[in-house]
Amino acid sequence: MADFQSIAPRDHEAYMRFALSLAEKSDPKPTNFRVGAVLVDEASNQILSTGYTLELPGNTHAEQCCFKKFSALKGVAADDVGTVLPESTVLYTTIEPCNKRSIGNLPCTERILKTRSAAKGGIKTVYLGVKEPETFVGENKGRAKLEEAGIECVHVTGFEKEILDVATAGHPS
Ligand code: HJL
Ligand code: ZN
Repeated sequence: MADFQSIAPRDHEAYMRFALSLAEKSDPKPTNFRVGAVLVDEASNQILSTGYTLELPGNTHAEQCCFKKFSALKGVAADDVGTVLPESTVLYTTIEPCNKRSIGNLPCTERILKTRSAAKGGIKTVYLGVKEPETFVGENKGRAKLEEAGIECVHVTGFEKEILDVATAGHPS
C-alpha cells in the first residue's frame, strides 16, 4: 500500500474512522456484521493492509481479509502472515475480533494469536471500536482471549453507535 497517508501517527480515532469507512463497503446481510479493519505498522505509521467483511471470496471476515491480502502481497502462505509482519504491527477493527465461527472457518482471534507465534513480528495491539453484540454467538470472548495471551486490546471510544449502525444494516429490525 502507498506510503503516503494523511492519518497522523497513533491517531486512533482517525484510524477507527478509516476502518468504519471500510465497513461501509461491505454488502449488508442478515447473517453477519459489516466490519472494517486496518493493519498498521505503528513504528513507521504505514498502512500495511485493509479489509472488510466479505471483501474476499467466501465467508470472509474483515481481519481475515487484511491478513490474506498482506500475505499475498508479500508472497507467503496466508498461514505464515506473521513471518512478514513488522514487530510493531497493530490492528484496528470496528468490532472486536471473533472467537467462534461457523464450521470450517478459523476465528480471527486464532489468526491474530498465530501471528505472534511466528518467528518474528506479529500483532502487538488490537484497537477495537465496540464489543461484539450477542446476536450470533452469545458473549464473544475474543478480547479476553487475546488479553490472556498478552496482546494488548484498546477500546477506542466514541464510535459505538455509528459502528453498530453500519454493522447491523441488513439485519431484521
Ligand atoms: C468481526 C467480521 C465479522 C464478524 N466479526 N470481528 N469481523 N463478520 O468481519 C462476528 C459474528 C460472525 C457470526 C457468523 N462477525 O461469519 O459473530 O458465518 O460473523 O463464520 O458468528 O459466523 P461466520
Ligand atoms: Zn472473525
